[in-house]
Amino acid sequence: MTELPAKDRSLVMGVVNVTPDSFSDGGQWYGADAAIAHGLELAAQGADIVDVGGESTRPGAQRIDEAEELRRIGPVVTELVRAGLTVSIDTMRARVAGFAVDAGARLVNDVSGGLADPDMPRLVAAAGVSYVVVHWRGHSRDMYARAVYADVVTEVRDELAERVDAVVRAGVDPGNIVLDPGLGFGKRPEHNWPLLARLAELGTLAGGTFPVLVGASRKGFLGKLLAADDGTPGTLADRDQATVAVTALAAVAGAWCVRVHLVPPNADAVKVAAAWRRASR
Ligand code: PMM
Repeated sequence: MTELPAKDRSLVMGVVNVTPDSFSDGGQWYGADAAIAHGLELAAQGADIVDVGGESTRPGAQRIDEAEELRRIGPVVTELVRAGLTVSIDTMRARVAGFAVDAGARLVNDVSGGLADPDMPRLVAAAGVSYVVVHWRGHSRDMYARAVYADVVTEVRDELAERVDAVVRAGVDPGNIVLDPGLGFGKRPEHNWPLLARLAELGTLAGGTFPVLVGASRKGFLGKLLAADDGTPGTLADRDQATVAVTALAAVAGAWCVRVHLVPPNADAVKVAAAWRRASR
């Protein structure tokens, strides 16, 4: 993998959402200064990578235009690169990814796996950066309409394999590809658990073996799991704690990286998992 941190444990990617409406932390880091400070704080807390995104993908979200996305992420990516951080750009748009990699971002995190913008795979190929290919079936506006699976693990693997073929045909180096099951993207709560439980299978496709990134942090399926007797979903704090449990289990299962909002306990959890794996060899 080119120029990304290499550790003897799963990596931790800290989330910097420069959005007014992300479901888990919308509005908190919306201004550029707050977002930059937050990115620096996540790195100081142990994030190996910071993932900067300007467009919310929460269920039901409407898209923003490209100029607004660039306006949100521009100064944040530029400043965090300047500060020496490993920056990932969370975008479905080739022009936004292009701006970010020109500014020094080393990873393009595309939750559409190259489906939303046909120019994205070529852009990533030309830039020679790492590419997170996420399983996705369509935009957030109506993503649950497509959340229909007979065998979710097999279907997600097959659809990821198709995306890998397509992006490699567009010139992306297979050694730069990271796969992600896209928890919550076109998936109902009951679809996410088998994907996590069979994580080790997801990175192994006919075309090769790939690192796997897991983005469970604060997602609704964790809130549902921890719901009170009357059905009230688990709070943000509850979901943060469940995220740490998922991180430990995913890291023991061999996840390359976990994408999280709250870095310190997850940075501890990947260390626990690494010790666990070393002792089990
Ligand atoms: N989830 C969200 C945004 N970006 N990127 C990757 N690679 N994987 C994910 O699961 C993922 C992502 C949505 O969560 P947020 O709104 O809390 O950032």
